[in-house]
Amino acid sequence: MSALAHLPQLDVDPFDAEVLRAPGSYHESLRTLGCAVALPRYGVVASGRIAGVEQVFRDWRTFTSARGVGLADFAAEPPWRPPSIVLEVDPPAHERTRRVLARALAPAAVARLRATMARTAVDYVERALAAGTVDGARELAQAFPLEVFGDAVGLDDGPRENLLRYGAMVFNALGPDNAMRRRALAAADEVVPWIAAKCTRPALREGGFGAAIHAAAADGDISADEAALLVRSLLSAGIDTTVATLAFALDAFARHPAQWSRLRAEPALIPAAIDEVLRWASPVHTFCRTSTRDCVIGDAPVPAGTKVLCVIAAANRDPARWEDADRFDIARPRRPHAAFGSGIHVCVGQHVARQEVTVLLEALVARVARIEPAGAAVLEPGNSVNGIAALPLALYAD
Ligand code: OVM
Repeated sequence: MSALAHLPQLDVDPFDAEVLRAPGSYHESLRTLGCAVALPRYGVVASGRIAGVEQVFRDWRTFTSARGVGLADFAAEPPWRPPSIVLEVDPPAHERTRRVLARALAPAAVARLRATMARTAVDYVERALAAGTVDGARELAQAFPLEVFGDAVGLDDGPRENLLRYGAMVFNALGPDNAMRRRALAAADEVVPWIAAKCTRPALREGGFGAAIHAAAADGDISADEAALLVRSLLSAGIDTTVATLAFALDAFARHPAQWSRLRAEPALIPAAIDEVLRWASPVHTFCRTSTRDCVIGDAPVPAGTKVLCVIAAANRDPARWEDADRFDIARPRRPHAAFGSGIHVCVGQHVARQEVTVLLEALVARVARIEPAGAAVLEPGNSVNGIAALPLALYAD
């Protein structure tokens, strides 16, 4: 008998591309069955309630990140790359590296980039309006972060598409050995050395986030190798997530024109709208922890050594916290969501991400009366991050 036999069982493959495309009934089953549900396909536990996800994220002693935050247990199989020294690690080691990133990505450091990012956002919107129709996925959601985040890190002016390929590797590697994971990792031989080269001090411009991280090595807070690995964390976590968020924002407003009108009438709602996009779309849909001891999630007993899937996308539509949770409503009461995680690993780059989305929405609000679908959106399911591969849109100026 399985160690998880006492729990409610749900026989779905949460990493199946079709489940990821239409996750509603999977998510509802998770939330309804209990705070912790066994997924017999993988011998793991999943929580799809906001209370369960928050409990797990906030208790790093019971739910370690050091055995990986994907389905694979680093205690049982070697990771595909040297582990992240900030994500895949617990205190005390986590605190030293987190501090370096938190300083480099602090709100004040991010705010200094705002005017430049905002000017670039206006250029993107003017170009899109001049064209009339755009692929919102490629021409806005991908191109804009590649330019402004790449510049913020201090990358050179060469092609940056490998950042997207690397992000796909990092996030799809968090799932099972399925087609999405294999396809993404097939690019490793080409992309991993490229990324490693971009993480070294000489490859990074003065004044960027990368240089700030390497300055911490010069100060003796971390080693030069650690600095390069922390730059790798920026390049791992900083692109696909924001790209997906921008695409989901554009898609959400194209499909909810009254919400766009509302935002235009009241641009002060932009911060709330960003959180609603994050809640409603949950670009990062699943992250894992591993239990270090026998414990309970809610009232469900979970044995030591269990992989726990925190199903953020299910938790972010939990009716226990949000009324009519499936509705996209930028003016709903603001309540804490889990799209950036919570606890000690809560997204350290969120000020950058929020600023990228803010300046693009501001530029759109200022000029674009209507955003309309101009064809079918192509969803791109992923093992940890969902995205949009193609998003035909028609933009109309005032
Ligand atoms: C990293 C990292 C950080 C956050 C998310 C992420 C899996 C990676 O440190 O490499 O995606």
